[in-house]
Amino acid sequence: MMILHSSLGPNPRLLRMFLIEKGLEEGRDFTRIHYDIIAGENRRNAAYLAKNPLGTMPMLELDDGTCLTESWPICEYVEEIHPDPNLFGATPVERAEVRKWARLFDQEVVVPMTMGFRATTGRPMFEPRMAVVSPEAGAELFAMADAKWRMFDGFLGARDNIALGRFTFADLIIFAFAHFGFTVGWKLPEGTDNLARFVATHNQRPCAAVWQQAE
Ligand SMILES: N[C@@H](CCC(=O)N[C@@H](CS)C(=O)NCC(=O)O)C(=O)O
Repeated sequence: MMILHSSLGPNPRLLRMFLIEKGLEEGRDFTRIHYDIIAGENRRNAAYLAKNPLGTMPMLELDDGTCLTESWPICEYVEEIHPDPNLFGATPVERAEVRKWARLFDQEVVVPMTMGFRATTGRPMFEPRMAVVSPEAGAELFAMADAKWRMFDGFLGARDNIALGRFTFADLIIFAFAHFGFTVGWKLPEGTDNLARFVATHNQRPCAAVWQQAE
């Protein structure tokens, strides 16, 4: 059975949400090993580092011992072995569309938001373990991310799906990182009513429960 190496944090939770959307169940389809990343367990565990030298979470260990890292590519792997329900697009054009929105969001929102968090409120946890920018630069990155959240609010408009008129990975990554923000005291920027509605709508999905679980 596949082993999901997982922890607190938006990337493991993104993958766990994806697995739920695929109807895959812990215990039946995969087992899960939890790591305490606050205590740095992932970066001290020699067995884990041998499998993933970066020490990051999540990692999916396959039956043949192959270890996959990077949350989005892991989701694409899962999509290929469990094609239903389709979450990345059913045709080349659909897949390009889903990946376009996910890529835009990942680069324009996720990167400044997570770098901003690590340099400001997350500083005590991250400074000892990785290079972080100054608190001032972190605040600027947060503001840049908020400007891009507003941009996504505009792209979304009255719709609840950013691509294909149905729920896809592109929605999932936006939804997951909004929830990540909520867990660290961030709020949707003023005037992003479309995003507020988007979050409220998708909060009805079973995968949203991942954000209610203490880890
Ligand atoms: N690009 C990676 C990012 C992985 C990552 O940074 N994961 C965080 C948790 S959200 C982590 O491992 N943090 C603990 C640490 O870096 O020690 C992905 O998409 O999975």
